[in-house]
Amino acid sequence: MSLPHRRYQNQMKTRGAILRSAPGKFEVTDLILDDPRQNEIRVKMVASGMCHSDDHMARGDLPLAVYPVCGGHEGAGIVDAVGPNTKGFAPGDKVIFSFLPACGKCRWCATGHQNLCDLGATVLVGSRWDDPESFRLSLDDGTPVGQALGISTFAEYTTVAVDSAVKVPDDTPLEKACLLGCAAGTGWGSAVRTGDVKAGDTVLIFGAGGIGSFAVQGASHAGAARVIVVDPVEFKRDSALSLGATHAVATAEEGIELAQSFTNGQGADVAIVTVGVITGEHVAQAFTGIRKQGTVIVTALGNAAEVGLPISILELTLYEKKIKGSLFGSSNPSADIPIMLDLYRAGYLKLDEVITTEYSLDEINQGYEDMHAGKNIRGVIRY
Ligand code: CXF
Ligand code: ZN
Repeated sequence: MSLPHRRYQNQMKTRGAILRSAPGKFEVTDLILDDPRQNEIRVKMVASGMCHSDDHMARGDLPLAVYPVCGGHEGAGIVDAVGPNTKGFAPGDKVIFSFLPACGKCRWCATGHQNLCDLGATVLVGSRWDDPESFRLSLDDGTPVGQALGISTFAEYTTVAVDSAVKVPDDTPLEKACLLGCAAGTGWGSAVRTGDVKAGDTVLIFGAGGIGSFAVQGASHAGAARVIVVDPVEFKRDSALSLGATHAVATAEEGIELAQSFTNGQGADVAIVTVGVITGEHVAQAFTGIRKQGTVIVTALGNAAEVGLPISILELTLYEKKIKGSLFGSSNPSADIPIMLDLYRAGYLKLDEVITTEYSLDEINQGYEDMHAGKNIRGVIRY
């Protein structure tokens, strides 16, 4: 038996976009991928959304435990191999990844909060959660490569735990439905689940990128009377208006004034912050824009070192205002991915319209440049 053959036993070669360190840029390179063990599947990727969070990883805003890391956490593909004694999946099945795994058994999963599953504690390490020293990916020289959120959707093939995959019907258009793995659940859920938007509400949404576009749709599905979007980029404001926003303005001041004008001076019922790079100032603006007992939903990410909110504590107490974090839109991916897919099929949830540009894996850095230039709502890598 020749050495190369022995070396790749129970493994295969693939290609993926890695970060060797942060801050840094994605580099597309050859990778070695483990065959699936028990309770794992190998997936041939069809498409991966290019979420701003991967750019946060590249810029070092979101520090990871291990480098190199293969990026991407919003993807969909077709099962290519199934580990031994692994239930629920067969080769040929279509799957959408959930960027947060759900074990189904911990306190959080058992009480309808899969987004907070205890397995989530390990996703920024990028190794197997049941065997933290063991990585499913490596460089050709054997250096272990972490998997972003345990899935690495910026690779042609990836091996993941079954906890990270949701099986979907055979006729699912994965090149669109990949967005359900992060942007859609995060944005739509920020309005419908975390924000609990009610019919007749006035909702203020800061940021009309990938996540904001779904927050707009969620607020609209929930029956908000006014969905006011704030974004400095005209193209994104126009896009938000076509997705259900009733108003779109360039500055926070204009948005807050509008919300007050519709509510007898009170302010929005719910304000959702989905800007690209969040600071305390954004949360403070949203806080100013809500009514008594109103809620600010903090969905965006910023630099991990950022602390402190410049808000009036007196206003917090006297007006009973609320500030809530939202992770994956407080969704239960096993239930909410199929629900959102149904909404898409019924014509209510727009996915095609949110995808601005498709890229090849090798064009990944171009895709992120376009995102920063305000040219994309969502860029998607097609394999
Ligand atoms: C993020 C949440 C923090 C880890 C990376 C992914 N969510 C959406 O992009
Ligand atoms: Zn994301």
